[in-house]
Amino acid sequence: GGPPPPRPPGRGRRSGAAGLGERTFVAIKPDGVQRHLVGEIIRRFERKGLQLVGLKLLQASEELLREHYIALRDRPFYSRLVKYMSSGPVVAMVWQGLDVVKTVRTMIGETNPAESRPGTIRGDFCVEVSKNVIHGSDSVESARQEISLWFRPEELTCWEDTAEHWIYA
Ligand code: DAT
Ligand code: MG
Repeated sequence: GGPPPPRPPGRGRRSGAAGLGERTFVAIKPDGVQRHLVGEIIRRFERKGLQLVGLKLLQASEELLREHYIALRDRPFYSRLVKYMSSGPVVAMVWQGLDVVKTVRTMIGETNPAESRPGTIRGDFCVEVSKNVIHGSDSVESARQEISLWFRPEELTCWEDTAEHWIYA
């Protein structure tokens, strides 16, 4: 009887990739902050069972955002995108968990809110592609790059999530 024995948290607990230690970068965009969606969005990821390991509110510089969206530099909307993203505070976060990159993208919905199903963040809270409330990394590799662009290592906290035994098999 009794509770299961404690397990080492995070990285390496599952074979393959990063397992439970996989991390993704999420940013609530200036429209999401202005529209008071911060609590609602964090609540969804928390309730899913993902672990918050980094969180800050900041007004990002155009320089940071140009780098963040460097892959889109040749798109016609690139400068508008950088201006919009730097137009007010954003909430930058790092979330951790099994398959977290894919899970967060699924919960966010499609790039175009009109193609996002109800129940997703973009499906529920926005209508325009250029004001789509939230960013989430699209791969484990871009998550790694974005986390290191937005956070210093000491800003990320490794903590034992006591709910883990009830979330993972
Ligand atoms: P996502 O944010 O779903 O990863 P993306 O990486 O292709 O989408 O583009 C980054 C952001 O750029 C997106 O969230 C909103 C903006 N964007 C994309 N396509 C756009 C378009 N056709 N017009 C205006 N903004 C666009
Ligand atoms: Mg993207």
